[in-house]
Amino acid sequence: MTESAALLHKAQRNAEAIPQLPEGISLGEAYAIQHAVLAQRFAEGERLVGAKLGFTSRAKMVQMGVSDIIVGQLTDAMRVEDGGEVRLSTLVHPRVEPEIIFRLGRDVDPTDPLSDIVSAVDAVAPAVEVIDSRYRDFRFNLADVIADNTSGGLFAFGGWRPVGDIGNRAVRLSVDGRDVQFGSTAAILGHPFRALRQLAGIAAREGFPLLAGHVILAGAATAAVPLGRSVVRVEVAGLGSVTVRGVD
Ligand code: OOG
Ligand code: MG
Repeated sequence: MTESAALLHKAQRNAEAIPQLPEGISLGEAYAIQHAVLAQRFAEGERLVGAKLGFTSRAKMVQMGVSDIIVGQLTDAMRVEDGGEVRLSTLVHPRVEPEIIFRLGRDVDPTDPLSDIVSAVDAVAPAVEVIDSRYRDFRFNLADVIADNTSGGLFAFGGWRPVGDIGNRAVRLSVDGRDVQFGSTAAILGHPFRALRQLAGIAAREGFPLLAGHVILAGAATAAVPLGRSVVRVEVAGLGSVTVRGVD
């Protein structure tokens, strides 16, 4: 386990692809590897700022051939400002995907059956996630991708708004002004609040803290597209937009 975690951490730091992990790793073991990968980032000074859900839309499950909801962790070093630059040389083979992001206004104890994560959310924003698998050719199985912090790379978000009705908002991803993906927040498990509830269940099982101020990526509403030297914009109806630029 520690060996896999060290390899994954080094692959991320050096932006170098590695082979998939050995067969036969259970999902619990995969989350343990993910925790060990993140422990190395924390030891190097990064701070946990939230969580990310993966495979909450059919579009993503079909694209990656995986069909279970997964959770990864977000650190302060993964955050890019709205309008900011993404250095392509620091990533293996980045892709971008349109998301929404929630902010928690208070701590949530996921092990408490009476705690309600949805009511703890105090704001929502449009987001773009830059995913970057550390595995060669972006190919992995479920255990591989969980161990690899669910392909977590970078993320940016736009202005916070009160949550309101976010069950069916149009989502658009454009590259250099050309629309490349269309979707809806309804693609996220039928309603993004379902993604939050799934997160609470997985957090209870796998030991993810959910704290006031943490941000939560709900999972992409559409398939991801490769990021090159271009401006990527995500727009969510009623929530505004967010932009990042891929640079050398
Ligand atoms: C895994 C990450 C999935 C999402 O939003 O579904 C994810 C991957 O596709 O490499 O972040
Ligand atoms: Mg994502």
